[in-house]
Amino acid sequence: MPLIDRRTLLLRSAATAATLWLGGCDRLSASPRVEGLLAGAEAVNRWVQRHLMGSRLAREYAEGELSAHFKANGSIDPEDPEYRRLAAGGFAEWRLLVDGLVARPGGFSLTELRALPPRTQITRHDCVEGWSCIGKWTGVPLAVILGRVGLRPGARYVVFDCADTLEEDGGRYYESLDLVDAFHPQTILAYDMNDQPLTIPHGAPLRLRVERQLGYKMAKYLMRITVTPDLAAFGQGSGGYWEDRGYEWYAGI
Ligand SMILES: Nc1nc2c(c(=O)[nH]1)N[C@H]1C(S)=C(S)[C@@H](COP(=O)(O)O)O[C@H]1N2
Ligand SMILES: [Mo]
Repeated sequence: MPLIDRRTLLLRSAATAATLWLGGCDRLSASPRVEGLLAGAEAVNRWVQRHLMGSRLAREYAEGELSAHFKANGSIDPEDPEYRRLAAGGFAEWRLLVDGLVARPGGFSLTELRALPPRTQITRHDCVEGWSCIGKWTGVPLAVILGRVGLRPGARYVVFDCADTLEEDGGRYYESLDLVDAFHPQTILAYDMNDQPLTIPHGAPLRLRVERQLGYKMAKYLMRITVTPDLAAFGQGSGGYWEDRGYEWYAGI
């Protein structure tokens, strides 16, 4: 077994200390001053991952560790008519649209996505509700797609538009990443789960995997990707369906 070097050890304890500090913050949120401090907690979490953990990969697992059953959560059968039409046709007419601050906007069919160099990873999915499952994902790295379309100056975020509208309040599901996570090697647009085409409960025909963040970042039922300088114009402006309803935008784990 390789020895953990001193630097790694130091970085880990710094990260743990910061995490403990973050965890402890919840209990202090009484005064407005502390509220202001808490608004910075998410930024600290992001800073710790970016500067202390570097381009760390999320842990990958072995085939034997796959969960026997992978829970499906959130939307599991979108009712939106356009999605139903595409699903009925086996997604042959579905296209992933890519637009915004890109040099060559366009659409990708499933066949085109499957022809691009794939990546497979076995990872643990952690939902904010407190459950985890290990699954195997195959798809095209988002970096490959962004390379194809070419980013234009001013690009900062990638926004993912989904096909599902949540029944609770009629809001459409969407998510976003900054370019650091967009180009992370484990950030993929997955079309296969456990060696089979994605099923509808798990986000067919294409879903995002961003393995260093919580489950709600992993947008299912992808329809469109937009590269943008800021998030204000999307949804209610906080960068995601759940973020608009109070969750952190940077859900690092
Ligand atoms: N489009 C869309 N994506 C979504 C959701 C959703 O409701 N709609 N739920 C999120 C949440 S909270 C989780 S935990 C995962 C669940 O993925 P799974 O159904 O494959 O377990 O998808 C995420 N992506
Ligand atoms: Mo979740």
